[in-house]
Amino acid sequence: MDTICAISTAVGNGGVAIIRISGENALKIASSVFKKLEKGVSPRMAVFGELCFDGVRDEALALYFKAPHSFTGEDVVELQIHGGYYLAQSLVKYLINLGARLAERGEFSKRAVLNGRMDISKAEGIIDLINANSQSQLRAGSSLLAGGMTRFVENIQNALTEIMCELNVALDYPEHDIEYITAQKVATECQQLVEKIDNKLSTADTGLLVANGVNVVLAGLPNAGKSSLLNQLLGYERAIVTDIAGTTRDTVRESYEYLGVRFNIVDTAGLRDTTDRVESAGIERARQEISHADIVVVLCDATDNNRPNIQAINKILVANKSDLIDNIAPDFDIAISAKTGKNIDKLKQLIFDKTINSGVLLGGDFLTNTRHIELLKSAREALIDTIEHCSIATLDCLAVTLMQAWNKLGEITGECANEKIINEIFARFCLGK
Ligand SMILES: Nc1nc2c(ncn2[C@@H]2O[C@H](COP(=O)(O)OP(=O)(O)OP(=O)(O)O)[C@@H](O)[C@H]2O)c(=O)[nH]1
Ligand SMILES: [Mg+2]
Repeated sequence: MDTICAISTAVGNGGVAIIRISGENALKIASSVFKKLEKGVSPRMAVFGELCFDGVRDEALALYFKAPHSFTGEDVVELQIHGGYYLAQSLVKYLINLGARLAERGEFSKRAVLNGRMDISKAEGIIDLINANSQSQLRAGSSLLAGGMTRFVENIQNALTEIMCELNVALDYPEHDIEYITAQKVATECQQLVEKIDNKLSTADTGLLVANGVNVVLAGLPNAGKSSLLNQLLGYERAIVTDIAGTTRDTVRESYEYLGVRFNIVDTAGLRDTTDRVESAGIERARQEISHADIVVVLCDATDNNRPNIQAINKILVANKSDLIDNIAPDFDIAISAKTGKNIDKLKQLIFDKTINSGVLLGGDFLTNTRHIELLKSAREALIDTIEHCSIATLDCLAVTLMQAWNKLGEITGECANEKIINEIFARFCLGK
């Protein structure tokens, strides 16, 4: 494979920038700009020296990782230079002139997978770690990187291999009795595997909410206090609050973290009939947000008997302005004051409880990746087909659907993934990773 290079640190100026070079000519190309490497270098030892290219001089560190003991499994040199973005870009351009090619998104990780340094689900763990913006996302990414999914998949694949071996034995000695007993056993064992997969799939709802953040929409009549509530939830004055009904027009989006989970919160225009074109457009947006919400906080002014008509599967009916009134109607789920901050933490807890399964969250090993979820569902279907065929089909037919299940699981780790799938996955990565 050709030699690739890229800036591996973030775009912008910082203390240090890291330029990564990977491939057969990594050391040769790096030596052209960092002469000290020409004298020979021990793998994994930092070398301090002068970086020199195109009339530019900098003091830098070079690290050499000899194949196959590197991230990509190839010869890798990492140059740690001073972190000017223009400086780093100029160096990369120079390295390209020397024969390296600019790496594509995720190409270092893709090479690591292709060279057998890690499987796809672990690489997906790395990208999740990089993209995490909540503690639970960090934990989910770490678990993938630590091989949580790999072990789960291998476990089931091993069981499938055992079943297929038994089938082969029965096929080699095809007396009727053995065939019947074997089919029964296959059905029972597949059922156990289906249960294991179902257990895992039952973590997907919470897992996806953790991965994407929980979409919380604040909705209600004008002046109910939605924007005041947004500001309270965030802990700073983000949205405009006035006593004029119809203050918020466009949706306002922000997020907060609660108990390690990211909540994406949307403040919307108050719902009412209006001839104002700008306000109606805002109300239309509010309706769309409500239809996409994971949970709708229906905010009502407790001093006013009017209630908005909001259809949503998951909603909390909240009485606001409880500081102004003693008798709160009993059908409210909670009474708060967006002005004084009363019960805001309780509301956060209620939103959490009505969306996140904390048992699943604490368990740590939940599904966060739609690709994994879809593949597990397909493997499950193949197992169900096998179970259904056990009473009617011949043993060699069972082997076909068992193999399908095995292959679907193999796509999760990359063992059975084709090049197109691999390219799609790594296109989600950032440059230099
Ligand atoms: N006393 C009291 N006043 C509140 C409370 N929450 C909001 N208000 C007041 O109610 C008025 C409307 O508040 P907003 O937060 O702008 O209400 P909104 O629902 O965003 O209104 P629109 O954007 O017009 O739909 C403001 O004068 C707030 O100060 C509360 O809990 N108690
Ligand atoms: Mg508002």
